[in-house]
Amino acid sequence: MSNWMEQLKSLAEKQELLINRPNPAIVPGNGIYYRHENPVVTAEHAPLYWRYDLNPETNPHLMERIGVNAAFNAGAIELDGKFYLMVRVEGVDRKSFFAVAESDSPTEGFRFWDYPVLLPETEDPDINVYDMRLVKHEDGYIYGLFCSERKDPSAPKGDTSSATAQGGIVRTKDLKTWERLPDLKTPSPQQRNVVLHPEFVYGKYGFYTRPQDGFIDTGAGGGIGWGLSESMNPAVVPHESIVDEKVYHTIKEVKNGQGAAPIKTPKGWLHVAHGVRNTAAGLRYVIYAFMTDLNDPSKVTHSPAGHLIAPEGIERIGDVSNVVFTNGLIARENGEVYIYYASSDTRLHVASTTVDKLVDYVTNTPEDGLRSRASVETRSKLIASNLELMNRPEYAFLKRQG
Ligand code: M1P
Repeated sequence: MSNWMEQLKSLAEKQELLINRPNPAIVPGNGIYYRHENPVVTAEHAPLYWRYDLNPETNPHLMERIGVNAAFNAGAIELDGKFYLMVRVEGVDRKSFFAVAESDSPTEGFRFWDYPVLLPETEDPDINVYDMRLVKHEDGYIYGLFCSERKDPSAPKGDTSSATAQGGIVRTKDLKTWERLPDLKTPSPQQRNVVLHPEFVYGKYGFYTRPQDGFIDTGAGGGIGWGLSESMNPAVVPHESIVDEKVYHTIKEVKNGQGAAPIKTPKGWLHVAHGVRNTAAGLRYVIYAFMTDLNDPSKVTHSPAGHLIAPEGIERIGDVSNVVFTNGLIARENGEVYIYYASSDTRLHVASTTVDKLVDYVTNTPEDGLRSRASVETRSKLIASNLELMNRPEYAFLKRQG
C-alpha cells in the first residue's frame, strides 16, 4: 500500500479508537451527578471525509483542507431508544453549523451523520448559527431553537465585529427534513438562549428568552425571560417577564440563560441553566439548576445557591476559557438524566444523574443568603448537626480537623 494510503489508514484507525473508547462514570462523584472520563464529542470526531479531500491526485499531501476547530454546545434528544446530539460544529473559518451525532448509548460511541444540517434560511440569511435546543413539543413537532447572528446594521463604518442575535426557529419530525419558521419576535432588540417550553401553557406556546440590549452585554435586560405566543408560525411574544433574574454577587451576576427545555417532575419543572460572573481573568460560565411551579413555569419555587457544574481541569481551557455551557439534556423514562455540557467552547462532555437526585438537590439545597455572613450561618448549621453525628462510633473514621 502506498504511503498516502498508509497515512489515511492511520488517521482512520486513530479516529475509530477515539469514537469507540469506553466512557465510564468517574466515581464516587459528588452524589448529585457523575462526570465521565472522556468528552463525548470533539472536533476530532468529525468524519475525515468532511475535512480531507480523499483523492490522492487532487490532495497528494493528504492535507486537512477544510478543518474543524471545535465541536461543542449540543442540543440532545432520545428517539426510539437512540441518542442524538445536535452539535455546534465550528469550522476553522469560524462559522458554526449544526450536525447530528448518533449513538446507541447516551455516554459514548457518538458518530456524525454523513452530512451536516443544511439549515433553511429566512429572507435575511443568518451569518452564524449556534446552540440549538431540541424540544419535543406536545403539538407533535420537534423544534430546534437556535441563535441566529447577523452583522449589526447600525454598526459604525469600520466596526466589523458588532452583531445582532435573534431566536431562530426550525421544526422537523425526523431530524432530517427541516422547516424554517420566522425568527421569534419579542420586545427585546436582541435574543439568545431562547428555549421552547415542551407543553402548551394556557393553550399557548411558552418561550424562555434572554432579553438583552447588546450582543454581549445584557445591559438593562438580562435574566431568563418568559413569554407566551399564540402560534409558532410566526412566533410572537408581545410581553416578556423575568423568571430568574441576574443578581449582584452571585454566579449569575452578569447574565444567565436557560439550558435545554425543563424536565417535568412531580414537584415542578426542573431547569438547568448557565450563569455568568465577572472575574479579573474575564467571564466565568457555570451551570446551575432551579425549579418552577408545575402550573406556572414562570414562577421559581426552588433555587439552590451556587453552581451545579463548574469548569474543572482540562474543562477550564479552550477557545473561550473558564466556560461550561449546556443547551442539551436527555431525561429518560426510567428516570436517568444526561446533561450534555461543553467546556470552554471547545468540546462536549456528559454528566449523568437521575430525576430523583436532581429534585433532591434542587429542593433540599439551601438558597443563596446573598451575604458572606448568611453563607457562614447556613454552613454552620450543617457543621453543628454533623459534629453531633460524628460522636457516634460508626463515624469514628471521620477525623475532626479543629
Ligand atoms: O462563550 C461562552 C458562551 O457565550 C454565549 O453565551 P451567552 O449568550 O450567555 O453569553 C454563547 O455564545 C455560547 O454559545 C457560548 O458558549
